[in-house]
Amino acid sequence: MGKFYLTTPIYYVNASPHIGHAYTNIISDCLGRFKRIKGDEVFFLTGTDEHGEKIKKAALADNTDVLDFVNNVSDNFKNLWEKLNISYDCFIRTTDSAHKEAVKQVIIKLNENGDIYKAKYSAFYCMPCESFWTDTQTKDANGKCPLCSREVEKVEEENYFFKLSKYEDWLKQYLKDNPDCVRPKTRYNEVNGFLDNNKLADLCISRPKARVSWGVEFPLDCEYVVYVWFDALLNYLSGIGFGVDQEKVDKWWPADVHLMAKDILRHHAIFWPIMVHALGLAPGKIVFAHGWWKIGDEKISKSLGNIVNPLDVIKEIGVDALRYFLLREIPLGADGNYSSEAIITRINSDLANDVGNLVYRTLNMAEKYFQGDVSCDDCLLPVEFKQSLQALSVRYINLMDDLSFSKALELIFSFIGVMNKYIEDTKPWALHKENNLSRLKVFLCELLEGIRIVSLYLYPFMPQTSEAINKQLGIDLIFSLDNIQWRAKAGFSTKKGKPLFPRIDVS
Ligand code: ME8
Repeated sequence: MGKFYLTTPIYYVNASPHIGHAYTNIISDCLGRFKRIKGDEVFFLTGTDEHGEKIKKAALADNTDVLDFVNNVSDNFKNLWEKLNISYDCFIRTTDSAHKEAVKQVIIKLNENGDIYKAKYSAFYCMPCESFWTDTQTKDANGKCPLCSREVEKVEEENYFFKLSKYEDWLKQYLKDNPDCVRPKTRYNEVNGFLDNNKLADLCISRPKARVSWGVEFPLDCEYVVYVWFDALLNYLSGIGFGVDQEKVDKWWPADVHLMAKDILRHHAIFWPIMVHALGLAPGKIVFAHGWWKIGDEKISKSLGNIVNPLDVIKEIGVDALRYFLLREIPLGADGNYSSEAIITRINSDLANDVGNLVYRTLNMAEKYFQGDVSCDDCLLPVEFKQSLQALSVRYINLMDDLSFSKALELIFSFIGVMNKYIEDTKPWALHKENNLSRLKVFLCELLEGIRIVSLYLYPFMPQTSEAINKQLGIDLIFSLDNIQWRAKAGFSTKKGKPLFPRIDVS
């Protein structure tokens, strides 16, 4: 059994979660569930990023005590993950005392290594991005923040620095030696391009308390707090017990995949590997930066005010329809356009027409012809299924390991299409009319066995649906890829439920 350590970003708690946050956690959940059914031991970490001036300002604007405010918004994230069936193993908060302790230990260690110094500092600060920019960087962006194009403010102060520049050559070599460590390829090229065109500046990792008070106290100087990004990135280590449980760290580190969107690629592909390396550890194996969900040309974001609340969406269409849409509509890495029209099209064509209809009419026949009792000792794999089922068994694992979720779904649905066509071509109603009940029973057993296998393949994407299908099939399936084989001896005691995905009327 392998181990698989998977992380999402920890989200800012200045506002409640939206569909963009839901996307990252749904992808991560799909990957985590797949690894589990494959037999790996998984540690899936998510959480909330709760320090920094922007959070404090949001609490003030809400007229709420900061701690109450962050507790409340953090709970909103937890609540959403529960609703979306996100099977995380640990929810980390940067206000947790164990996390704060780990941050302090890291700074003390880096200081002992000679990687931290104090110096005067002048730069342009973007509060929404919690990022500093040099003169040249802001000039190139017409005096605005190079990341989000918003106003920046000039800041001059004494601060503590981490010697990022000392590790520039190491990082370049590491990237060269590990061409898959940043994915997709476009993002790998982007990181290399950035390093080719910019000399790495040392990272300012403190903020004077006089200006920013809401943060982890800087362990070398109580007049300062730790820069929120330096604090936040360390969650990937504190979440597995850094500083308190070395055995746990040894078990899970390095992370196998750090998932996030492209907006925070540089933090994860430049700062983070250097921080980890400076601590004497190997960097996380893969940083995967996915694309953005947009409405029209604009990224969905709380600061742009065009957010979609996932709780509203699942009230309308259900959790699994949302999960399916997000995982199927775009390949991981690309941007996607979010619209109700696109969702309804997917629901009606793939979910209602294809999988929903297959399950519903098969169970309907099982009940109508055999009162739901369908078993058979000689249910051979129909030749009509062979090709697409074989393609699935050969390619599914590779596609899922590669995070090609949309392609894996395409393959599953092509098998569902084959089964629907098999019904049309076999004409079971005619078999019934001819009283050919033995063939009819084998035929239904073939379909039910096919549906059982589909429910396993679909499990990482739509766990609730897979469980509902198995209940309707009257079997107690353990979700493991060990159970993916076709069984010639199969028995079902079906209990037809409501259609899994009713069509949505658009008229
Ligand atoms: O950046 N499309 O937190 P954050 C797709 N606290 N994904 C989106 C998205 C969109 N329109 N909008 C947001 C932070 N996301 C830091 C992270 S990690 C050590 C610290 C998702 O609340 C996506 O995963 O701004 C993106 O990277 C993340 O939310 C940013 O969340």
